[in-house]
This record gives sequence, C-alpha cells and structure tokens, in this order.
Amino acid sequence: MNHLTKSVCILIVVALTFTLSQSEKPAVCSVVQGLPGLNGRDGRDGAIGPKGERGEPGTPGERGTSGPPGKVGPKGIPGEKGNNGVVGPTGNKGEKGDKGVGLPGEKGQKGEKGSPDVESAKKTFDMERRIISLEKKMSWVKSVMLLFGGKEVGNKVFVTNGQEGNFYDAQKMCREAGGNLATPRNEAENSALRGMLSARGSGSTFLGISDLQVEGTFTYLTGEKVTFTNWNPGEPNNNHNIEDCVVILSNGKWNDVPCNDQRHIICELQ
Ligand code: GN1
Ligand code: CA
Ligand code: CA
Repeated sequence: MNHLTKSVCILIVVALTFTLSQSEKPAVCSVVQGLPGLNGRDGRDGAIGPKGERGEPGTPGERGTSGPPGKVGPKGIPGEKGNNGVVGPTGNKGEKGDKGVGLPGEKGQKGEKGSPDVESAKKTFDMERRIISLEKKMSWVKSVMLLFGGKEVGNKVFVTNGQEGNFYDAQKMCREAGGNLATPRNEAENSALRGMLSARGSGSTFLGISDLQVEGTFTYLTGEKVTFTNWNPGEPNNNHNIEDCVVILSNGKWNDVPCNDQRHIICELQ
C-alpha cells in the first residue's frame, strides 16, 4: 500500500469511529485493518515543463559601508610665500604709572670749574634755548600784527596803529616801536603798502626817504641813495621849493611833499 492509500484508509476509520461514537447503538466496525504493504516504486519523472518567463530584475542591494582610509600620500611642494598682512590698529594707551616716592638728595658740593670747551658748549646751549623762545614770541607777535591789519612781505611786516602825523612824528613813533618808517625796496613791498592804503579808502603815508640832506638827491634814512622808486609822473617836483619828504599814494605812486604835512603812519618791522 502506498502512502496515499494508507492515509485514506486511516481517515475512513477515524470518520467511522467518530460517527459511531455519536449514535446511541454501539456499532461494530466491519473494516479490519491489515498490515501496511511495502512501499511501491517511485513514479517516473514527469516531462520537462515549458520554460518560465524571465522574472523582473531584483532591486539593487544597499550600498556597502566605506572601506578603511588609504595610506597617507607623499608631502606636497611648499606653496609661494603669502603677502604681508594688514598692519593692525594702534594699541590702547597704557595706564599712567605710579608716582615715584624718592626724596630729593642733599645738595652736592660746588663742582670744579669746567674746561673752556664745556663752558662754551653750555653757553651755546643756553643761547639756542633763548633763540627758540624768542622765535616763538616773534611768531606770536607777528600773528597779532597781521590780525590787526599788518601786511607781511618777505621778511618784512608793515604795521599801522591808524594814527597820523608829520614825517618827524612818524619816524619817532616807528623807531620807538623797534622799527622804521615804511620803506619799500621793491615792487612787492610797494604793492603791499598800496594795499594797506587802499584798504583805508584813500590817503598816503610817509616813506623812510627824503632829500633833506641834498636837494634833489633822495636817500634812505641810513643815508644810502634810493635803489627803487615809483614816482608819480611829474614827481618829484619840489613844489613851492618846500617838498623834501616822500609819500606813497593810494594808487601806489610816489610824490614829494612838505615834511610837516599830516599823513598816515605806517612802520616796517623786520
Ligand atoms: C600837489 O596842491 P598842489 O597842486 O600845489 C602836491 C604836490 C604835487 C602836485 C602835483 C601837498 O600840489 O606835491 O607835486 O600836487 N602837494 C601836496 O600836481 O600834496
Ligand atoms: Ca625837495
Ligand atoms: Ca611834489
């Protein structure tokens, strides 16, 4: 008996047993179970079936984890030197230091007289200090003069206090101020004086020039002959034979006039 037959018979027996157990009258099974037969021979292989259709390609598998890093490569060639960086900002000012606590020492003994070299060096040093101080003061004085209408030309400054006077008054006033009567020695100085006069509207001022010594020969107050002149046409004419002093007019031209006339006073400082 093969497997299938055997299984069917067992099923039948089980089914009958169940049926009988359900009825009131006990029944007697007429089927007698025999001994199982020997296994039959295996059946022959079936014919080769038709080739199946090609299946859909499977989904790709997940990416594997990265492998370990490779060996370090050889060192590269050094790159070119970079440009200098931008200069950083100035640092903050440091804090003020603590005040010293030392006491003045006792006065030392008078030193020996220095050698002539040391003495003269000291004098030179002293003089230089005084010169620097004077230069500072001069610069300050000049600023004030320019502020009050003075005019600077080269190393000369023309100034006025707005007063009037004759030639002698004017000369005295300028000398007392440490200067002289205005004496233009060139075109630039002449035009600076003209500018000062025209700023006042009109008028004229005495120059440090006259022919008081020798009629017809005009000299500076030092006695030297004039080297620069700017006479008005027809001048000097020694009008009425009483004109020995010189004025500059507001047009910049010169005229000889009586020394006792009243004119603006302009001095020069240098
Ligand atoms: C003036 O005022 P009158 O004409 O006499 C001037 C002279 C001049 C002259 C020129 C005091 O004289 O110096 O040479 O004009 N007098 C005065 O015309 O300025
Ligand atoms: Ca004259
Ligand atoms: Ca004249």
